[in-house]
Amino acid sequence: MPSVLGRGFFRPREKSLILLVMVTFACVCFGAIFFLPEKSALGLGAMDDLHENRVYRVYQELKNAGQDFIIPAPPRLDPAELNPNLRHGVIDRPDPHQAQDKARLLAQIEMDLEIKELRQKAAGQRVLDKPQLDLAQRSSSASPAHPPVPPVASIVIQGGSDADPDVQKRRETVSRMMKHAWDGYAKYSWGKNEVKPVSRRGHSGSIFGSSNTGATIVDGMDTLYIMGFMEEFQAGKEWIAENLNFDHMTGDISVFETNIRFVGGLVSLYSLTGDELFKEKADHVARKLLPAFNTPTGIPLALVNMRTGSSKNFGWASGASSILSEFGSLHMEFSYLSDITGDPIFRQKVEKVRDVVASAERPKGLYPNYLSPKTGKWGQFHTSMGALGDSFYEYLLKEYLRSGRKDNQAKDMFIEAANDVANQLVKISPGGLTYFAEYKYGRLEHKMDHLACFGGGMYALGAKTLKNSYENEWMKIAEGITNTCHESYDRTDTKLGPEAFRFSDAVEARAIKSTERYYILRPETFESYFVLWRLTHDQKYRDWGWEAVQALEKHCKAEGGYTGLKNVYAVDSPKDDVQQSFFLAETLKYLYLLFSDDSLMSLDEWVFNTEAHPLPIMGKNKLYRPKGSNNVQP
Ligand code: DMJ
Repeated sequence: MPSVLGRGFFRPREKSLILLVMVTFACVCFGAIFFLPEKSALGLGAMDDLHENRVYRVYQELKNAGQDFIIPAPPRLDPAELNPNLRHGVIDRPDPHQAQDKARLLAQIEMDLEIKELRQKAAGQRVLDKPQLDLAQRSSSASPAHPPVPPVASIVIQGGSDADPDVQKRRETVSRMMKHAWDGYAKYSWGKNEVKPVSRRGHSGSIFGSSNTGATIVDGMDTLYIMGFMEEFQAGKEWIAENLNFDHMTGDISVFETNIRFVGGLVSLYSLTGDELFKEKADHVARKLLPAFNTPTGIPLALVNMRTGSSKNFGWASGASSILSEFGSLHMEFSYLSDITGDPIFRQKVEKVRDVVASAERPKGLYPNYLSPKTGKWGQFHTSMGALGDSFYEYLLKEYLRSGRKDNQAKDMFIEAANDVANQLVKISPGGLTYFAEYKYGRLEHKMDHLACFGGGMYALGAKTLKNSYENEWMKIAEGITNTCHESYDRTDTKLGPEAFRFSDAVEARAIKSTERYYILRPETFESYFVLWRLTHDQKYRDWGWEAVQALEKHCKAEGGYTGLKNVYAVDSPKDDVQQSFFLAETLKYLYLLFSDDSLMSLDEWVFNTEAHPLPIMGKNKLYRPKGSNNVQP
């Protein structure tokens, strides 16, 4: 068969043209062998992978685009393009962000190590099902925008397990109660103020105004933290970051309740974590309360409208007065807030209140529960260690302690008030029970509120911290009151205490009216068990606390948390179907601390506000974090 290039098939010119094409083709093929990259050099499969890479990149970009899809993100560049300092593999000038990140990372690692050491020293970890995040993880997730908080030696804010395994088990029970209470709220009422644990839906008392302000979240967070429930804590923190905004609230809210639960809860969280978010939110909430102080005397009104700032007192309060326990329980949170924000406004407000109270002449040396914000004069002569009076006395002592024993005016006022109450209101029943009577319309009423049961702890704390000539007398009152409160529990069918109880020839430490028989998960009795336990180590306080835990489990546990009871004298009492936010803030916290060792939230380093939010003691607690101190007090 003749060749296509054979003689007679093409003309000589055509033949040379075909030859030229073939030679060129051969050269290209030959060159390709030497110059094209090898498959292996491309990593996975040369041409296929080049193609795949591009497809993959487009897919990835689409996948990651999210809202950038409409305005696409800039194309990915190689590392040298991303960071010019890395060109040619050499960092020729430091990138400030990189340096910061590196410093943070190093500090974090150091902190991690030191915290681990601290942990090993501190007795025990929590033993529940979930592993506890360590402090390094906590602060990195808590506040990426701020430098990590340096480790602090000797301050124990988690752990603190008692050496005795039986006590450990009791504490675990309290932890589980907290988990159940929180989970019920989270499942059925997240973001609302409280949960109705029986009917499993949201609940809001009038003290919170008419908006959902997540009261249980803010109130319960430090208890979660102390117990080590860090996943739940993180969820709460995210809710606070995104939703806690009093600018959007409607209706009137209680200045006192907002202060003790929200401002107190948030500043406490700030001291525990160093996370600026909590300080900023506390500042935001407290500022919203300031219009209430715009009165002729500076004594704040009870209610303030979040939108308009207009304020008023309760219609039922005698002579449009402000209430002693309310305007008298702002000092600790406001002073501390001034220290951590550097803004003196909050302290100025409460100092003015203090001066008015200190200079108003008192009938029989006692503090009446009502004071006119217009004139600065006392209203109706009604004095009580329970409702309307209680935490005013508590804050005199505790502000003195919180201020690092600098607020001497508070100390002097406390000593005087504690002695006047001891002389005029502390009584012994025929059966030998010590109780606080109340002054009403110029005569004594032999009735004691459950609320007044905090007084056992207060007198004990006063006795042991002031160590003055009244120490023994105050200690006797403390033990007597705490014993009576326990009796008020022990004399019921549910072993939970009534809202108020009376003393007469016929009854002792028992409610007599149907309106006094309820129990709304209040903490005051357990607060005194806790303080007395810490100060005396008398085993009976732990035993009494355990009785209470069992009673709560038996009578108050519901599917969606814990409920109050309408009648503590009936084993099958109807439920009130409310899980109060203070159950998480106070009741469970005090019970947990009762079964912890003394190092956890030591009373030498912390004082608890009247909602059981721990505040650091100035000069004693390195977590005080005053403004300008690089977050931790030097
Ligand atoms: C809490 O909100 C505070 O303890 C307040 O001082 C009194 N009442 C409740 C708990 O009973």
